Amino acid sequence: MANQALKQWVDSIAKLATPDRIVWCNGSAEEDLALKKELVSAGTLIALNEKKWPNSFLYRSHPNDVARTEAQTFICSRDKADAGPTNNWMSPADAETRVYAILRQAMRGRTMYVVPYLMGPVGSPCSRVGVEITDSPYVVISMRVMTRMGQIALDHLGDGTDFVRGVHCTADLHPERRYICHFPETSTILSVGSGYGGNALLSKKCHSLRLASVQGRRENWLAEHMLILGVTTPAGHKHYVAAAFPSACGKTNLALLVSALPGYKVETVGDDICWLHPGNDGRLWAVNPEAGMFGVAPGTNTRSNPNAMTSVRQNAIFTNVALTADGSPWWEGLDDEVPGRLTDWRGLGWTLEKGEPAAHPNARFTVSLRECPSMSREMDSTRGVPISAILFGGRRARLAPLVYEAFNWDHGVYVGATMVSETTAAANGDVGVPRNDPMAMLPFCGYNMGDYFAHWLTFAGPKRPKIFHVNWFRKDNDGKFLWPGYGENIRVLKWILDRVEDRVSAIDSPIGRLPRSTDIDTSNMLMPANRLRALLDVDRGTWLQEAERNGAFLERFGDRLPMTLRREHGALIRRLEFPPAA
Ligand code: GTP
Ligand code: SPV
Ligand code: MN
Repeated sequence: MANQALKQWVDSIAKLATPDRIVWCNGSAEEDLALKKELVSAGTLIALNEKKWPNSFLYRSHPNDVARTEAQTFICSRDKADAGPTNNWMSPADAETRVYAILRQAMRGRTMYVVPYLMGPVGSPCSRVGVEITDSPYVVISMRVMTRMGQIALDHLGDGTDFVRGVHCTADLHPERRYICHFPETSTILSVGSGYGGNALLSKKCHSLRLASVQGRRENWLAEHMLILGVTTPAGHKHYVAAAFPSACGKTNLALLVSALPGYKVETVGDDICWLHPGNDGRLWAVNPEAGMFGVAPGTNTRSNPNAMTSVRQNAIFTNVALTADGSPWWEGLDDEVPGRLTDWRGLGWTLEKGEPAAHPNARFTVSLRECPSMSREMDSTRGVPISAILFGGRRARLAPLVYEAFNWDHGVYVGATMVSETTAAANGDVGVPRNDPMAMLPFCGYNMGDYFAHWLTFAGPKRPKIFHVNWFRKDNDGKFLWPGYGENIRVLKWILDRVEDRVSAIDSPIGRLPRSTDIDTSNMLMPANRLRALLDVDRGTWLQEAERNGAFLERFGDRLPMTLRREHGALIRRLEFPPAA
C-alpha cells in the first residue's frame, strides 16, 4: 500500500474501532463472490431462484432502518450559518465526540473493509476518489455495483491526499444512536447506526451530493440530484437532458424511458446523480459519477419500465422486497396478479388479508447500469455529455401543469428554488405532504441553500440549457392521475426538444411559457381535450397562494437569499396579480 495518507487514516480508524480483521477490497469478481457466499451462509443474504434470477440476492434491512433518516443527518461545518436554515447542523467537535463514542471498539469481533471507489468515468478530470471504511459486507457488494470500486480508484488516487474519507459502522442500529455526519471542511463522512442505502453507501448522497456540492461551489461546478438521458429525434438530432425530481419522483423511470412515440429513442447516462461542468464551448456538460442504480422497486413492471425489468433479471441485489414460494422477488405493482402467499419484506408470512404491502414501499434493486438495455456508451465519456434542457419537477396532485418553460436562466433558477413536492417513502416520516424541495436537493445540499441559489445564478449564459418544469402527478377530483406517465412522458420531452430547436412557439403565462394543447402530440393515445386542458391549466388564485407560501420559504434564507431571486419572486406576483390582457 503506497499511499501513506490513506494508510495512516485507515490505521487511525482501526485503532478506534478495533476490528478483528482489516480487508482491503480490490473490487474483483472473486472477492464479490466470496463475500456473497459468506453472507448467504450467515443468512444475511438470501439467494434467489438461480434459474429465474441468476446470481441475484435478497437483503432485508432492520425494520427500523428502511429509508434515509433526514432528522439524523447533519452538516458539520465550522460555522452554523454555512449549513443554512434547511440543514441540521452540529459542530465538528460535537459530532466527533458523539460518533467516536459509538465507534469506539464497535468493530470488535468484526471485519473492517476498506473500499476505495472512483466517482465518475476512468480518466475524467471530473472524477473524484473516495474511500469508505465499513463493517458491512452488504455495503461492500453494493458499492461494487454502484461505483467503480477497488484498484481502479487507488490507481486514480496515486499518492494524492485528495479523497473523501468515509467511515461507516452498523453499530446497534438504534435510531437514537444513528448519525450521518458530513464535514465539508475536511471532506469526511461519519455514518453510524444505519445499514440502509443512502445512509450507508457513502459514495451516493453523502459524497456525490452533500460533499461534492460544497466542492463544486469552490471549483465552479454543480453536483445535482438529477438523471441524465439522451434522446434521438426522428430527424436524427441527439440531445441530452438532465432532470431533478425529488426522491421516488420518477428519475429512474424517465432515465430508462421506452418511447411511446415512434422515431424517438432514449438512452440512459445516469438515473440519480449528475455533476455539471461549464465547458469551454459555453455549454453545460454532465457526468454521471455512479456506475449503478439503486432504484425503487414498487411500481416497476414490464409495462411501466421494461428496461428496469431487463436490468434486474440477473446480478441484482434486492432490498426489502417480498419473496415468492419459488424464490422470486415480488413487490406491489410488479404484475396484475398478486400471489396468494408471500414472505413479506420483514421475512414474515403474508396474505392479501393482511391489508399492508408485502414489499416495503421503499424497497429497492441494486444493479449495474451495464445491465441496462438503454445504457448509453457516453456513460464512460471523460468529458460527459452536453445538456440541452434542464427539467425540474415533483409530485403535485394540484396546481403545477404538465410542463412549462422558464423565461430565462434567472427565472429557471427561481422555478427550481421554489419547487414543491409531496414527500415519499424514500425518507422516514410522513408520506404525501407537500414541502419545498429546491432543485430536489433539500436533503442533499451540503451548504447554505441561499448560497447554493447564488451559485446556480452564476451559471447564466447564452449557450446554457433551457429550463423547464414538469409534473407527471397531477390528479383529478377522484384522485386519479390525469397523465399516464412513464413511456408516454416522451410526448412532453418532444415538446421540450421542439422548444430547444425552436420549432414550436409557446404561450406566455404568468408562471412561464406553456404549450398550446395542440402542440402536445397525443397521437395514438386516449387523451380527451378537456383532460389535456386540465393538465395544462394555470389557476391564478391558487398560484398566488403558492407564491405567497414560497415567499415565506425564501425569507428563511434572510440576507443569503440572492437579490435576483427576490426580484423574480416580485415579478411572478405582479404577473399573477396583473396578467397582461389576452
Ligand atoms: P430516487 O431513487 O429515490 O431518487 O427516486 P427516483 O426519482 O429515481 O424515482 P423512480 O423513478 O424510482 O420512481 C419512484 C416511483 O414513482 C415508482 O413507484 C414509480 O413507479 C413512480 N413513477 C415514476 N414515473 C412515473 C410517472 O411518470 N407517472 C406515475 N404516475 N408514476 C411514476
Ligand atoms: C433517494 O432517496 O433519493 C435515493 C435512495 O436515491 S438513497 O440512496 O437511499 O438516498
Ligand atoms: Mn435519489
